Amino acid sequence: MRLYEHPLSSYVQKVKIVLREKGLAFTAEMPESFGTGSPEGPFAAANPRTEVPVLIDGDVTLFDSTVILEYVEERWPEPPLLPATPAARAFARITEDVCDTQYEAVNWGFGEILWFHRATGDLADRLRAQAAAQTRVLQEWLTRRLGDAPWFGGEGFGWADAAVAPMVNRSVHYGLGPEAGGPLAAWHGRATARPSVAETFAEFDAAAAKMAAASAMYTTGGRRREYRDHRLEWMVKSGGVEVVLAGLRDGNIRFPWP
Ligand SMILES: N[C@@H](CCC(=O)N[C@@H](CS)C(=O)NCC(=O)O)C(=O)O
Repeated sequence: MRLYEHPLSSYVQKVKIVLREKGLAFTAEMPESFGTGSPEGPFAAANPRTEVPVLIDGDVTLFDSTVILEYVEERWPEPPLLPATPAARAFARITEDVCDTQYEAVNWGFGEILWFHRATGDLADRLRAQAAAQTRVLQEWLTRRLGDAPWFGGEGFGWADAAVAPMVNRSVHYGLGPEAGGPLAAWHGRATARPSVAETFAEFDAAAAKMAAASAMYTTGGRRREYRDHRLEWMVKSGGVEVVLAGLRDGNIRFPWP
C-alpha cells in the first residue's frame, strides 16, 4: 500500500499507528504539491481536497483518516482495534471525533503562531493563552474518559488510543502536556512505549525539527495554508480574525475545495 502523508499531520499519524498495529506494510510519501491546493497532478486526482492522509490499496484510493480507519478495520479485522460492544465502539468514535475536530484545531492554532508566525506581540500571547486554556479543558475531558482503564479502548490499545496519541503528543511537544504524574501523562508514557507509536512519533520529531525552514515557503510564496472548518473557527473564536484577514490579503492562506 501507498500512503500520501505529512509526518506532522495528526490524521496521518493516527493512520500510521493503526497500519503498524495491524502489521501492514506501506510506503509513505509526501505529495509533491502538498500545501499548494493545486488541482493538477496525482495527489489532487487521489483526493480533490488535496489533504493527507490518502491510502492507495491496489485500485482502491481513499481519503479522510476516519474513513481509512474504517476500511482498514473491515479489511484486516485482526487484531481488532474497535472494542466488542456497540456502546464501547461508539465511545471510541466519540473520542476520535473530538480529537479530530476540537483538539486538532487547538494544536493547529498553536502551530500557526509557533511555526508560521501568524501573530506577534500581544496578539500572539493572547492566542497562545487561549490554546493553553483550551488544551487543559480537552485534557481534563480525556482524563475523565480514560478513567481507571489503561487504554481509551479499555484493557487493550485501540482505535481511540491511536486518535488521542498524536494530539496529546503534540501538546507535549508544545510544552502543554498533561499534568506530570497524572493518569493522562502515564497513558502518554505507555502509548509512546509501543513500537507503532514510537516509530510514528520519531517521524514527527524529525519533521518538526525542520519546520522553521519549511514554514518560510508559506510566506515567500508557493504554499498556502488551508484554513478550514474547525481550524478557521478556532482562529476566529480565539481572537485571531485579523490573522485570517492578513492571510487573505497576502495570499498565503486558502479555503477548502471546491
Ligand atoms: N478530515 C481529514 C482532514 C485531513 C487534513 O486536514 N489534513 C491536513 C494535514 S493535517 C492537510 O492535508 N492539509 C492540506 C494543506 O494544508 O494544504 C482527515 O481526517 O483525514
